[in-house]
Order: sequence, then C-alpha cells, then structure tokens
Amino acid sequence: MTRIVTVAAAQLGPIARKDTRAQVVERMLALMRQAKSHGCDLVVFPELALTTFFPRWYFERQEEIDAFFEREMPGPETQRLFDAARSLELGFYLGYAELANEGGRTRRFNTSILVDKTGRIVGKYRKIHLPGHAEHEPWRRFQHLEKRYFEVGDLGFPAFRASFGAEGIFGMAICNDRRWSETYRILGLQAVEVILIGYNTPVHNPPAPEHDALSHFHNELVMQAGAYQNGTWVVGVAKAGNEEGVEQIGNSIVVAPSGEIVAACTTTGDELAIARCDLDLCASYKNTTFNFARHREPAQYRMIVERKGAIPPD
Ligand code: ING
Repeated sequence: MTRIVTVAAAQLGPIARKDTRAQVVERMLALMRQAKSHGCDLVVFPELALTTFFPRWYFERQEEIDAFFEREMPGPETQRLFDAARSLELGFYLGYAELANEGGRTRRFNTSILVDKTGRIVGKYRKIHLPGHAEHEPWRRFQHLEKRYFEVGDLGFPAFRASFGAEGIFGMAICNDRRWSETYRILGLQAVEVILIGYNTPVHNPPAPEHDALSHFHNELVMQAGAYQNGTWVVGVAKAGNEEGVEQIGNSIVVAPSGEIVAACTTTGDELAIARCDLDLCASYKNTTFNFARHREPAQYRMIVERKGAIPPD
C-alpha cells in the first residue's frame, strides 16, 4: 500500500507589526481551506507565523518583547486553527514564539508544533541554531536579535511517528537550522521521512552582503542536500515579501528524497505549493546509497572528532 501524504507549503506574505493575531489567523484559515480543496493532508506554515519577525528590532522593555509571545497553545487567538484541523481533517505545522513557565522560571523559545488531523499536538520542537547576535548592533540596517530574545532549544531534534493520510516519521526544524547538516543527519538517524521547516530569511545578511545575491540558491541548496543525503522529503516555507521594510525571500519549496524540487511558490505573498509526497520513495535512498548501517563509519568520525584522526592536534 503506497503511503501518500499530500502536503501544502503554506507561504505567508508580510505580517506588519500592527496586524493582529486574529487577522493573521484568518489568512491562515483561508490557506487551510484552499489546501483542503486541493486534497491536502498537511499544511506547513512559516517560522514565527503569528506575528511580524520581531527579532529585527531592539527592544528595551521585556513587556514589549513578550507581546510577541504565546503563553498557551492553543490559546484564545489560535484555537480556531485547531478547530479547523479537526473540521477539515487537515494537520498543520505552526511556528510561533513560546513563553513557558518551566521549573519555576520563565522560558522563551522559537518553537514549532505538529498538529494532526484530530487537532492534537503530536510533536514539538524548539529552535537550536539561533543566528544573529545578542546585543544591539546599530551598524546593521536591521537587527537579528534571536540570541537575545530566545533560549537555545532544549528538546533536541526529535522525530515523531504520526499519520496524515498515511503514517510516517516526521521531523521539524526552524529557519537557520536548515543551514546545518547536523539538523538533517540527526533526524536521518531516526529514519525520518518528512522534515518540516518554517523560515523568515532576509535577502540581506548584514555580516556578509556578498552572499545576498545567492540567498535563493543557498535556501534551495541546503534543503536539497539535506533531503538527498538522508533520503527524506523536506518542506521549506517562508514568511516572505517586504515586511516592515525588510525584504524576505519567498522560494518556499517541497523537495523529494531524490533532492529534486517538486513544488515551489513563485510569489512573495500568501501562496500554496502542493505536492503528493510518496513516503515509500524514501526507501529508494535509505536502502541503497544512504544505507547508514552498511556505509556509514561512525567509529571513524568519532576518532577524528576526538582528535585521534587526520586533524593534527592543536
Ligand atoms: N533567519 C535567517 C536564516 O538562517 C540568516 C538568518 C539569513 C542567516 C541569511 C544566514 C544568511 O535563514 C533566521 N530566522 O534564522
């Protein structure tokens, strides 16, 4: 029995600072209804999908920062997404800013959740690779203060067995995570079949403006490589367009385990890119070229990493 999951990359255009969560949720519900009309099982929204990308600004007051965070999930503003999942029988990935009280203290993470067709949260991930800087750097055209506003994720890169039309093994990552090969390999070592990734990626990268012209190329390169080298589907979804004066890439894509891009958004607005993902295609790579049990040499890697190998000691 072929295991097909029909996935929609649900790209969002810009979200202004003044836009309310209710307005954004309305846009997301429209995309969910559209996805359902196209036979989708799963919708993937971007990173920090409920608000504007607030780490682009330096805030002094914690209450200003915390206005961008969700204290409960679902909460009053997001319950409608969970209700739609149940009524439409349509799962979703949602990126949001999580404010949690754990171990008697307040924690703040850049988080994503995976919600199944019954509206149940079946997976949670907290962003590990936080790019940018922790202190105000006025020389920049805009800030990138994720290291100031979020803690490094403490859940690892877990994979989840879940069902969206067909049962499979799903993993999540967020934005900068997709640039690091470890993200894909740690999930690949858990036999992942679909990796879901939301992102907010400015075209301009202040520390390396010479890379700006390659922002689409790098976006596709990392997800195509991660998919192929781990025999998994990868879905990358943008918050796109000119958001509060910062141009963010669109380029949302669905990548097959072959590394081929099989669906792509072509605008920088609210748009679906839809693909029928055959999860059994993963085996064509996991059982041959990337048969980890047969071809990987972890003992060799450990030796080199522990400086017993080719790298000369300091
Ligand atoms: N954004 C960007 C990303 O990794 C970035 C930051 C842009 C890093 C360009 C390097 C180059 O896509 C987030 N939110 O991680």
